[in-house]
Amino acid sequence: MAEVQYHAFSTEEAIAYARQLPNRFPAEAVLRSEEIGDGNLNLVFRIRDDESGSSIIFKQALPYVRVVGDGWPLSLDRARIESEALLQAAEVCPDLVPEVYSYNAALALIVMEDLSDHLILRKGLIQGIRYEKLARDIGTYMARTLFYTSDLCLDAGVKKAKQVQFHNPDLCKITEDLVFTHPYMDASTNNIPAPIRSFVETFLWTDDELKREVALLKHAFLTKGQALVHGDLHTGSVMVTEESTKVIDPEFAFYGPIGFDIGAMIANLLLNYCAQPGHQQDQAKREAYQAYLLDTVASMWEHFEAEFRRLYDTQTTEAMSKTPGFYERYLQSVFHDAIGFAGCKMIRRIVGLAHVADIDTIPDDVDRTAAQLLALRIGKALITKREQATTIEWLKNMIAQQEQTERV
Ligand code: SR1
Ligand code: MG
Repeated sequence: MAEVQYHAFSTEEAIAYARQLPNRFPAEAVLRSEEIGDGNLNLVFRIRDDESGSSIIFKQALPYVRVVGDGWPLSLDRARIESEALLQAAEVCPDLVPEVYSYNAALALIVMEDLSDHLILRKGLIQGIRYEKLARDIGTYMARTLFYTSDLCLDAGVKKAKQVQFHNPDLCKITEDLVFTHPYMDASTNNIPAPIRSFVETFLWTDDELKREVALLKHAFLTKGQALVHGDLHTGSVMVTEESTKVIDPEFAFYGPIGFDIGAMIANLLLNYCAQPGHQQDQAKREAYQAYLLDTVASMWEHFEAEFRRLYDTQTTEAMSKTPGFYERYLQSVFHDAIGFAGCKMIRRIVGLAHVADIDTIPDDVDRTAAQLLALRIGKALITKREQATTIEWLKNMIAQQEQTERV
């Protein structure tokens, strides 16, 4: 059989590929395919047999950044990383990730479960929907995926082999630039809303203390290979129903700091918090939903902490890691990292290349600018004050203070 050469699929080619997958669709099935990708990087096809109702997803990497074009080349190996990270997660929390059916290296193609009965969490949060299982599910997902790939669980040699397996320099470089570098200078990739440009120049670019702290967090991102992190765990990487939570899209996975995933989720919940005044005019409803978001942050951390602790108590055997006091210091450092990374993730979504719909879809210009300024203030406080953070209560108080400052 002729060797397949990489090429980006058309909808027709996606159907032809789906037909020859073993035991997937009946031979006579009439298949429909649509390209539904709305992310920054890849093609995503849904292939459906209307007769039987069965459907699958093809996710295919492009050799460049989709939203920018072929002027920004990108390694196709990210499709392998994503499929292997999903399989790794499925070993420890199978209900919380989509099932991977197959992976084709030559085509940089993942064939996986269709989650079209689920909604992207970000869209649900913008609509003001509450997901009561979310905090528990994400806390559990983070605790299990991070613990089981860390030195608290794995033999040191096995862990180092996984670091090689998940060597992901192209995608890490995107984060190094777009999260930790460009927002703090006048970079061409930035996308700074005109009304806040002069505020950004003074509030971010001339603040040497802030830039020093961001540099330290960037250094942690570069060097702290604690566990296999998802690497892009925002609310667009989670799909939900009332009963089900699925974490998708781990193409940025690599061995990094545990706090990076936790911080990403906190940041994106807080970005939605900042956006609420622009979406919900009814004050009582708005405040109740904002309280739900903060409770979700708190509960997510509590579930993470409880499950991570349970796993440490029952699975960790390495002698020095069992030294009394070690675990408490380890976890405190994870918490401080998470708070600092959350700040970086908030700021990048206001001034960097890729924004979030929570804020960009606010219809009123004044409300949108207010949300952007509040997100910058909270982000900066998270970065510069992260080592004072002891509890999630601290976070709630700090947010209230920043809201007060923004109103003055
Ligand atoms: C050029 S890629 C921009 C962003 O999209 C992804 O979701 C990551 O967050 C990345 O930083
Ligand atoms: Mg993604």
